[in-house]
Amino acid sequence: SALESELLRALGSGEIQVHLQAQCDVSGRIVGAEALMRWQHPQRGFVSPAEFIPVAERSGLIVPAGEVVARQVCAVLLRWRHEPALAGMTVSINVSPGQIRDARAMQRLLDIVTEPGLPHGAIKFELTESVFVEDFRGVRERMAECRSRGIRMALDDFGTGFSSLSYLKLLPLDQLKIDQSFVRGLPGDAGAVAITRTIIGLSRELGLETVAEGVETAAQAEALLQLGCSTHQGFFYARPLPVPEFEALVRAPL
Ligand code: G
Ligand code: G
Ligand code: MN
Ligand code: NA
Repeated sequence: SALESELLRALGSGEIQVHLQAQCDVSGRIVGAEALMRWQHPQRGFVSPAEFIPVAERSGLIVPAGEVVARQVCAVLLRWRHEPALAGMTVSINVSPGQIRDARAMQRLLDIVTEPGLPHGAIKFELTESVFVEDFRGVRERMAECRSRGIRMALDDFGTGFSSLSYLKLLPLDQLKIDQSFVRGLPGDAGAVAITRTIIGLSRELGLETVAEGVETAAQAEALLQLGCSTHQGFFYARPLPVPEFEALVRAPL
């Protein structure tokens, strides 16, 4: 497709830039970020990830695109080492099924994110439950290898996909991310409250960190705190921002 060939060209052009969305603790302090890919096209303008990520996944271009993101994240983390306000920060990178399924692509990605000098434990990979449908054991082994090389593993959009819970205890995981569809219903929707409470309890029992996504209001943040989830991400705290704007926000919090 036209978009596909444009994307191939864009990968070498600098048009693909990582934006960072803050993850905050109870006090509102920024403790990390999720890296989100953005495409600024010279003629089309801003191309939405909702449009180009599916194209990248179908065409296999998600592999080189993911490498562009990983390199940018590493460059940022290397720079942050020299600035105390930024030095402790973690950054999560989304990893698509097409990246983790391909063993050689996964090796290259791991080589990028284990560059010497990067702070240990600073990088997380976010996977969605859909990656386990095809090759559970293969993916589990790759996750274990990532972890043995200092990458932390998060399960994204938790509660929306592959519904068997038995797989959770079999996976080398560090974090569950509560999907925004549950957070959206807080505090009024009793079903959303029950599901959110259950995810937080499950996560705690399994020794995992819990991050809530899509926090848009003070009332949602308050409900999450009462339910025991203290790491939050969402527009209430910050939108995904270009790296310099994210850095400015960390240096001079609102
Ligand atoms: O902000 P948002 O519109 O960025 O993201 C839309 C979708 O694109 C989300 O599902 C998000 O996980 C996905 N996405 C954003 N950036 C990346 C990336 O760098 N790699 C992959 N694989 N997915 C991404
Ligand atoms: O699928 P994944 O969880 O990786 O993607 C995160 C997506 O959620 C991105 O598209 C990001 O821009 C979006 N997002 C982040 N915070 C909020 C929020 O508070 N509300 C909404 N509606 N979307 C959000
Ligand atoms: Mn994500
Ligand atoms: Na999500």
